[in-house]
Amino acid sequence: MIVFDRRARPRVLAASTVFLCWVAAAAETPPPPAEYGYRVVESFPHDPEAFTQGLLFRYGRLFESTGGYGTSTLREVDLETGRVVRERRLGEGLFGEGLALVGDRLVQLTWREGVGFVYDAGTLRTVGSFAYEGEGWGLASDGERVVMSDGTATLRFLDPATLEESGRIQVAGPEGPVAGLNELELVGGVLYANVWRTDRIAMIDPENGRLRGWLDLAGILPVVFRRETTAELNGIAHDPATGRLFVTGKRWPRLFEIELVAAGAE
Ligand SMILES: [Ca+2]
Repeated sequence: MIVFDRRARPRVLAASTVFLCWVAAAAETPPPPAEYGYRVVESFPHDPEAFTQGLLFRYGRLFESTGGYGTSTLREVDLETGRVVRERRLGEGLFGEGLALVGDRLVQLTWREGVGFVYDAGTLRTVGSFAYEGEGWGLASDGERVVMSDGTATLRFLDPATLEESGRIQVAGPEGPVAGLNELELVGGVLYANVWRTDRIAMIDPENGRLRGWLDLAGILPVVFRRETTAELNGIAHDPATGRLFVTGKRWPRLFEIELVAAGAE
């Protein structure tokens, strides 16, 4: 038989109240974003004409989406040599953008054309297309989620089956919204996003848009490799099978495999 002891009740309530206050305080003041630098593990050749807008690595294969009117492509690239293995050229009026693997399909965005393309990942044959509002920038998927950026601080989620929009979140850190979100990659549940015209990658909690960290890749492309046409860092690919992380940039002659180094640990 359970005897209810009235005297015990206030203590339980007090303890739960303290716990709830603690949870609320923790929610209001998230930890500051962690800061990371990098170590180059290996450097590979990269097509210096490739205006990289999307990069992904799965099942031992490297795929890239390149932009520019008249120069946009979807391509499979040999990692070791940088050689194009197979390629689909987009029409003159299309500017290629973000790229993601969803099941056995590659999905590619265009910049201002409001149309995305779906390809058979084995052959790069076009198997479909879809429409969306506004601009297309970055795209990433872990198979269950498809995340899209449009150059603002807003991320959209697309239904993996229909590629229709299913929700939006805002990305923000202690200093406010993080705008200019570009090429994307899901890395073990954290969304990495190139920030337009910077050497920094924002590390984002895709559940709530909270900025969890910064990866600073300043200086990764040596000055000797820079040309007049070389533009900014843009392109992140993570191989979930091995944990390898690759980065490159627009018209960069090199692609780098890197490891993260916690700031202050160098
Ligand atoms: Ca990517």
